[in-house]
Amino acid sequence: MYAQMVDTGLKQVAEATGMSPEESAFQARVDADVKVEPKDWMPEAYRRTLVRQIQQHAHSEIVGMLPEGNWVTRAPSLKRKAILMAKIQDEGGHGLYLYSAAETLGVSRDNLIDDLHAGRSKYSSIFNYPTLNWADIGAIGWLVDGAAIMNQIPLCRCSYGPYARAMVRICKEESFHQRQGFDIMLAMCRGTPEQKAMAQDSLDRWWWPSLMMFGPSDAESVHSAQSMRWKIKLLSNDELRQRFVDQTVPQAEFLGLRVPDPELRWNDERGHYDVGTIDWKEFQDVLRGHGPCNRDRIRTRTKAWEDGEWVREAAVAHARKRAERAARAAA
Ligand code: BYC
Repeated sequence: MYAQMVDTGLKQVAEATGMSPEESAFQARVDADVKVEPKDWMPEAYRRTLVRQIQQHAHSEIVGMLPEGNWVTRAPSLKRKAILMAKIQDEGGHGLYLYSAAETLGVSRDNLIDDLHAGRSKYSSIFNYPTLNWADIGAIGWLVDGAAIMNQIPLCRCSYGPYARAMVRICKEESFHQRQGFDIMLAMCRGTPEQKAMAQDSLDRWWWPSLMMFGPSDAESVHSAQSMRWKIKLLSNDELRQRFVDQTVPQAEFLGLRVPDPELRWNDERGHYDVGTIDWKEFQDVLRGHGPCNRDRIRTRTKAWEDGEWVREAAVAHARKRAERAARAAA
């Protein structure tokens, strides 16, 4: 598995017998569902695991603005344009809450951004796929935000206080995003045959990458066992993926769309849908930087960062002036 670019220092799940007294006390508090706060003692590997996950999550939010940003100037009506702009702005806000949560763990936002631009840190595989038609904006809201909520609702109860609290508002906003995506899909599916065909084409292209968002299968997931022990993750990658399929297939049926999986069928015995095999090679290729848009995304992000330098400088100069003025007034 392509993993562990950020070494958390752990090679196996920490067992009770090998724990120091601090580690045992820490684990007991986690087991008792007491939230871990920034000033509490925590194992270094717990801190690094959180920095790794929260920074990847924050990067996903701001890189996730790019595929949708491409459609602001081409939205089919003023109303859709206003909604899309508000959604993209929300994603930027989510990035900021998450970078702030990461900063409570002693890392600097500038360094995290540097890691993203230098390719040292990951962001969600899903944002390396192109948005080719307007229905893709519907599919992103419906499927990508839908998958994001499925994964993020349990994070509202994760063990690290600042991350859990940031997720509460994020989930509320993602829920609105998911509905606006479904609303676009519904409008297109009830529109002309050409519009319905666009919606189907979009589902065909976004279905499998959306399932990949949940990460490798449980058997291949290197971090899951320890993260679940620490309650950073409450449900496994495969459990969340299954919940997403079970929730989304009836929605596709309601839209009159066909899920692009010939092996998809309801399994009465399990009480779940069975799905075909995910193309894990494609997933790993995207993670290695060889998805359709990896280079373009990082190039666009880096340019936006460089172009925004004067804004950051102006903000710092303004803050300095205000502080000087306040100091003079206090003197
Ligand atoms: N893409 O051991 P595993 C959003 C990496 S939604 C890229 O299972 P873990 C948004 C993983 O990082 C998306 N990389 O790891 C929605 C690890 O690599 P490293 C963001 C992936 O952490 C709409 C390796 O594979 N959501 O933001 O236990 C609009 C092994 O995996 C992916 C989150 O980030 C992937 N899909 O579980 C705008 C939620 N999957 O670090 C924005 C928080 C796995 O060892 N994150 N990898 O090099 C999580 O819940 C978990 O980190 C994951 C992975 C379930 C994603």
